Amino acid sequence: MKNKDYFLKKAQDNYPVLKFTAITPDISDFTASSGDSFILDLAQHAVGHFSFSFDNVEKFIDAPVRLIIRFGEDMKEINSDFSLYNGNVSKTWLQEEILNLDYPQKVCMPRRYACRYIKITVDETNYPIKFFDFRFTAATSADISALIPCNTEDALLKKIDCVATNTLKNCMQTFFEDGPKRDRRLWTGDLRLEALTNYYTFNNSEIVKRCLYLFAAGECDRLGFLPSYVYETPYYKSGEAHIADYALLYVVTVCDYYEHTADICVVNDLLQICKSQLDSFEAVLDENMIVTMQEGWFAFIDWCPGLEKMTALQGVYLYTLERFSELLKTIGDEDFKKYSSLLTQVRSACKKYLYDENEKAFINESDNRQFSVHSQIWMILGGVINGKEAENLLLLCLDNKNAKQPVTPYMRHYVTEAMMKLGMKDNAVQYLKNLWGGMIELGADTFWEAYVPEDPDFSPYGDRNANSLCHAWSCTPSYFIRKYGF
Ligand code: RAM
Repeated sequence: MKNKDYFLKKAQDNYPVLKFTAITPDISDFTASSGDSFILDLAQHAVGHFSFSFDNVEKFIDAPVRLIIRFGEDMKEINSDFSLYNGNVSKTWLQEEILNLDYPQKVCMPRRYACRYIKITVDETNYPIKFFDFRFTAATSADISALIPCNTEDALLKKIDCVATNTLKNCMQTFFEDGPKRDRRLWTGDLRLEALTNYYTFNNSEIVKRCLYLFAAGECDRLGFLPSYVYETPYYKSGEAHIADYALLYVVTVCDYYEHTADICVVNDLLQICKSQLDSFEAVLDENMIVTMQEGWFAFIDWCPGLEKMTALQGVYLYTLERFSELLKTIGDEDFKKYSSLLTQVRSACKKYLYDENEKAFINESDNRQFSVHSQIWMILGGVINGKEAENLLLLCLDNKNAKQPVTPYMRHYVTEAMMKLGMKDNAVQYLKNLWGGMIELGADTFWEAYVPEDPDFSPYGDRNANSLCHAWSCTPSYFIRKYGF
């Protein structure tokens, strides 16, 4: 019987081995008095545990020492004033500790941090103290020695690939985390892109398998959709949100997995769940085969403020139907006929009801006539329009200041994918160089959760310090560069 226990056991069977590397920062020791602070640079973004020692200098300290230790993914985070934090996610995500230490000792900090810089402030000490023996023990389940070499000759693309594989490496822990600073959770949308990039880089298929089973063990909502995230610690817990596009992308992740591993056992285990995601989606289509909003429903698509998402969501459905019917056909499952005939019907419905012939774009009432890159891209990925017509529309929307534009590398992955689908390789290369290269110009060691070139401090959470600067869904340049030989 394939129930929660069965899936969790399968997930546990594929538990990865973490590999640890000791990093010694640029400074080996530092003597400080009250009010002094100093910054350690690890010279790379890393995820793990920090330890250090401190001792008396001349006088024996006769009272506890109070330190403030901050971990920053970049220098802006190190230097900003956390008391002004105004984000809408908990301020406890900010990586800062106050330590009261009774006497000189070796301090092994118990929590895991994601950082490149560590700032130590001596808030109070009676007499100067000397710090030494700084050590950051970095952890990842990625096997660096297994990293497939990247063949690009282009210097910027090489650099982008390096930062992208670093991003993936640091998100690869006991499962694919979305970001090792925040949320440290397994999310479907992130998983799909991490898994895809993983096949071309570290190629660890066990961890993908593990993540697929972790979701299979989750609790579906009343409409039948999988949770969009799960927790692993302190015990397994299915997430509260059930994002419609993420539930569909779970199915795509299974299709990708089979394409890269030909592992039919896993597909057989997950097939019923995949079918039920698509069937649940079919159940919310109206008589014209257009998706209708459901109570308590949420589509993600991108963090673009004010984005209307119904057309894009419909595109994700088409994209999934196409991939899933291909999978069923390959494995000889007769249901492929049902899903591919749905695909044809829904595609023509989208052209009929969601496309505006005068505007030559997907602008419609479902989205309050909002013009967005997101709608156009997902309709292209869904195969509603093709060839020159699609190419013109893609270029037009990216160029149009009035169109809603993507704000995350996640959505930009799908823009790049649409370009590749339409054979626009040169545009795709340029797009990667501009957007991911833009983060590198701003000093990124790993790629960020959100990036708006005109507003680099943009945050979906109302405060830049809440942003994750090593975010899994941003790692896909390595997929494009390696798969398509950029
Ligand atoms: C945030 C994270 C995560 C994403 C969800 C929708 O919490 O950025 O990566 O998948 O939103």
